[in-house]
Amino acid sequence: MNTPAFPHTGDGYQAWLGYRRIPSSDLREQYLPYNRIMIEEHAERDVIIQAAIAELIRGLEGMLGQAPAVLSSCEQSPCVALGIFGSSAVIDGAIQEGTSSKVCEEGYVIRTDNLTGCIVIGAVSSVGILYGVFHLLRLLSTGADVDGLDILENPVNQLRMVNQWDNIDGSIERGYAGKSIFYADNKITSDLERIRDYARLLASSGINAISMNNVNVHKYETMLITPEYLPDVARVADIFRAYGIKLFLSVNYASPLEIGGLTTADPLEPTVREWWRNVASDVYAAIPDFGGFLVKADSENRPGPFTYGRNHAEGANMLAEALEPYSGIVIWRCFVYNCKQDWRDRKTDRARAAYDHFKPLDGQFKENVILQVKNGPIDFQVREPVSPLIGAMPATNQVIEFQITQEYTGQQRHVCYLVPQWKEVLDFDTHIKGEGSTVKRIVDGSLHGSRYSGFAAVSNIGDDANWTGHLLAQANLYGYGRLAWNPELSSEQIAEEWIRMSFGGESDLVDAILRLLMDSWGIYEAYTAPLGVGFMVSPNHHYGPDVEGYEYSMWGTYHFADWQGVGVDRTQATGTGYTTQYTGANFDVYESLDTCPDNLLLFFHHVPYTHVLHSGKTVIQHIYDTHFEGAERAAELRDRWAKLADRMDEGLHQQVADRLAEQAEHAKEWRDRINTYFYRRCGIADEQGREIY
Ligand code: GCV
Repeated sequence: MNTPAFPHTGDGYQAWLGYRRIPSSDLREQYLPYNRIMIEEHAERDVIIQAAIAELIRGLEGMLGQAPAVLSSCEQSPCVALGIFGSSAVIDGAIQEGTSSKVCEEGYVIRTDNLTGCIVIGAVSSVGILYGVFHLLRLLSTGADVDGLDILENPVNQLRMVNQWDNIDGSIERGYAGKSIFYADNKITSDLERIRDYARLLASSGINAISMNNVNVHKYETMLITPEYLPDVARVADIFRAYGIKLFLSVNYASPLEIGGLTTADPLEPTVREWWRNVASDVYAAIPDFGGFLVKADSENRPGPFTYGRNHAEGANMLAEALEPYSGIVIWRCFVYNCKQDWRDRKTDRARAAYDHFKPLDGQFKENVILQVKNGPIDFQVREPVSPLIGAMPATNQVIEFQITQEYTGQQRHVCYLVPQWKEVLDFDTHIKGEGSTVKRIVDGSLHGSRYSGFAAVSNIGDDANWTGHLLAQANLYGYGRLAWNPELSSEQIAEEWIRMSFGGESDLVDAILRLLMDSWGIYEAYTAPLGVGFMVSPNHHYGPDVEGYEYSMWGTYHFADWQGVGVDRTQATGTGYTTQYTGANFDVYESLDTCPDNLLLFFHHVPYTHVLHSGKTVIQHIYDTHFEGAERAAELRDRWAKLADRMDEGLHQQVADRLAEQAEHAKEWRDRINTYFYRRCGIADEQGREIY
């Protein structure tokens, strides 16, 4: 078996799979005897097992400096033995009776066999073995003790998906790390090695599904479902298949019109239904295990069933029917709103849209439809409440959608470790079935007994050498996968794994990077978006401050700032009534000024600048203070990182240092633009007399 070389040392390309050499130490002595792999010959033919063995060879060789032998029997122990339960005596002999029945399709057992001294990785399927191999490599590359291992892991969430927003011209919508690794010159790339390395990164963190084109499906991406493109799509699917990742495509709802020669895309029209059935047949002929379609419809100028007076259940079910014979699924996004709506009546509210459109349709979707709901009601802002649609449709499958790519959180020029934000969302108690109805129990399918459930997120990678532009943004990609696998993992634990694998395990270095990551979201929020206000960004590209700039602000600002006050009144009593979409205690908490948490105050209420927060500060003083402090703390991040020079590869250190320097400067611009805007609006001076123009 081939052991790949290790290119790109120092540029971040290897990310958390760099398998850095373990220097002479007790740990190395403990690991060295395991530099032998045992796999029964018949299993070696499976492509996923081949990928698992290749990874294990790569990892062991990288960390121990010697290529491991691959054996078909365990005569020489200890070793690392891989196998499927029931087909390998070594594996079956090492696990306790009854254990295998607790392991699900993608789960695995890792156990040190006291008799033979081997570490066995056993699973029900080859993908379980792959995940077990990545787990073992994680243990070794984070410096864990591997004596007496006894691990049983099953993923908590069924669907663990990334969405690429890549366009066939090679650009990436909201991409901040270069061009697409999937497309160039209106074709699917022939450089499949980079895609393979991406598949390795994804699988190592637990991802099992990918949609490979933008949800905004333009003219040429519409063709991906045609025989002209399908052979190339199938080649990409082959790569992901070897890593247990199912391939999906985003489709254009108007495809029957755009490429099918029909005069309508009406979902109830028989010719349209037949057209999609034929498409499904072509797609599955090329890719028999194809995952299904991802759809953005009737949103931001995309076509959809509304054009034909049909609702979204009718729209989605038509596609679901076409995919059903092949066990394919439709993932239908709930990001449906009218971006040009006039909200000057102060009753119309974009935040209401997803719930208002979809809640009445509960129970009307076919079983192979999943609704994909953004984590917040609006659009991936620095801080938003949890979308009230999550869990509100007990008879409908749902997945949550996060945004790993940092559209509104610094565009991978600023550091913003997002796992703590996602954890807050997942831990939120919706009260939908009484206390304990947390988002994580909805998206893992247990609260409503959903047939399909899980996580989706917009990826943050491109063809930059380090994948994510900002090296520290790799932690978000890694963290997303780990959290989708197990939402109980803490933000710190995930960050620490990533740091140890990426930078090595010296504890003061690990601590310093960990603190930096853990501080980053709070700092970003401080100098950008106070008290739940969103969208104070430049139009279209959304980078940098522009308090009234957001492109859909044609009817006024998104936060109603005037000379007296700021914030959106979303209460039932006097506002848009959005609060009524929450259940029980959550409605009460958000409806009342007395109980609404400070960090969401301006999302739910319009208040005078002199309103006193729970913190004891006025709103305006809070805005001034957080912006001054945020900018100072951004500069501290830069200085804290500078102290880590000489503690890591120079190239890695420098690229982060450059980004943090830019962030520190840009944070000052944010501070000044926001403070000046609000000062000029209200005329209230800073209590501390700091300079605001
Ligand atoms: C893919 C936001 C982004 C758009 C994105 C959209 C979506 O509005 O700015 O670029 O489009 O979300 O999630 O569909």
